[in-house]
Amino acid sequence: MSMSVRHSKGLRWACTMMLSLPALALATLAASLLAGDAEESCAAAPGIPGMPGSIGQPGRDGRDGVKGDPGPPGPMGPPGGMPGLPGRDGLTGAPGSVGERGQRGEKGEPGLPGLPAYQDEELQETLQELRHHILQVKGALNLQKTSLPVGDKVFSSNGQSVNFAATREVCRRAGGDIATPENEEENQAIMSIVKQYNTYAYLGIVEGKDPGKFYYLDETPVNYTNWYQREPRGGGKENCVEMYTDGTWNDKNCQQYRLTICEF
Ligand SMILES: [Ca+2]
Repeated sequence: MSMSVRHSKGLRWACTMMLSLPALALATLAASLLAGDAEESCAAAPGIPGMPGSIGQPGRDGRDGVKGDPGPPGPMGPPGGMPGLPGRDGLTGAPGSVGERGQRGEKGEPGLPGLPAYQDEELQETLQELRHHILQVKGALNLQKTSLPVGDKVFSSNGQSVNFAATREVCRRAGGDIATPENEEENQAIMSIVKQYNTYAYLGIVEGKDPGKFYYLDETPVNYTNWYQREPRGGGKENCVEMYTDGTWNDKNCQQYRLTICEF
């Protein structure tokens, strides 16, 4: 019993000393205590941390890490072996520009002689059909009194009244031109249409740069006129020509509404 009490007193003293002595003295003291009784320990507050130990030996290799991102492509390698086979032809390109006209070739051999027209049955048949069609059209137009053949010309009206420019346009679209009397007979034919509709009509005659001088639409001077008394007197301000119902002419501005009469 006395041994145990004495030993316990010694331990408390040692622990009190460990709290106040420097580190080197502590190591010596701790060693002597361990030799006496290792089962008992200090119940006081923790002491000052000791000095870090020396670096130990490297540990074993750890497990493989997660696979990293692929690296950048490497430099191009040296040329390989033999070149491969040629590829297929590409698509056809756009056609080039037309080349220069070549030299004229030599004249060919004359062809076989044809039949005289009167012996060519096919040609005669075509002519017969054309005559028949023309007679049909002329008959239909004459019946309606909408066309008047005079010499080589045929005059016709659609009964509409428009200005000079529109009259020319209508006639051209129909395949002809505005009626232009070049002699008494043609003037009479146009007059009969003007009378029929009781409406004045523009003629294919216009004033030139010099006032009082009039021309056909192909710019040749008129060689037949039928002016009303004391006309033309527009003095350069009436550049178109209209026909009265008695067949006489008057120079007039080109913006009036006049009967459309064409010639074909
Ligand atoms: Ca006049």
